[in-house]
Amino acid sequence: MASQLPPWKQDFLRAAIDNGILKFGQFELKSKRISPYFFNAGDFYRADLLRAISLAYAHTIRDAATTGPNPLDFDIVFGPAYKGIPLATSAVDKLAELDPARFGTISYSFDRKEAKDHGEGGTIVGAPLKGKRVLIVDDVITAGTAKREAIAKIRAQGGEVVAIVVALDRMEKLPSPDGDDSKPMPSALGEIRREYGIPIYAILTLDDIIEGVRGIASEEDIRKTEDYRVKYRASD
Ligand code: OMP
Repeated sequence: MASQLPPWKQDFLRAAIDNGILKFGQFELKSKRISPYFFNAGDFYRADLLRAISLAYAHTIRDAATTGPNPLDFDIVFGPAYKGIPLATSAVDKLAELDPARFGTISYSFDRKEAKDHGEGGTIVGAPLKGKRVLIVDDVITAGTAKREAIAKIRAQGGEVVAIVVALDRMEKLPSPDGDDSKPMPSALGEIRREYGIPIYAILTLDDIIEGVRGIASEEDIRKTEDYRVKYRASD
């Protein structure tokens, strides 16, 4: 495993590879691109794997909250339904464990796909978002569609989205409007950053994966992934 990655990133990547969460092969993405690798955050369902991913989110969030010129400050961790729900709730638990003084009283919240019209009703479960600083935790960013929907939902409830954290930034360019993939294009991540003025943090990027899987994945899988990176890398 590459020594340049911090130990907790190496552990996370190792857990993803050993348990078939990060796979190499041929996969069709939401965007219809054919990718030589796929990362399925829904597969962190076993206790030890959930611990690995929640710890990785907690480290990433704590680093963002304690370093840089604009340290991240937030009240609520929001997990978009469905995949984001266990990620956000377990990340809150892990953050409180990692730094009780700083994160001991943060809250979680998530949305319903269908609004509930009886009982407590509404579209949000967990902490009310009104007037709160909200951090979105989600799995993967490729085209950014799911993130835009989450931002709109949070804003509609009166919450302020302050940042997004994902497990994997695929570093891909947006599709060109004329379908010509050889043209330089910005990333979804860059577009969201600029449009909403918020930072997006990632536990891993495609660069981290390529660096971290040397000696673990086959040379052919690594070469195909490098070729894919060259073809679809965003201009920002
Ligand atoms: P957006 O970037 O918000 O459109 O979301 C990307 C979505 O793609 C993720 O939420 C996943 O459903 C899916 N995805 C993965 O889970 N893993 C991958 O490696 C690639 C994708 C993808 O289809 O791009």
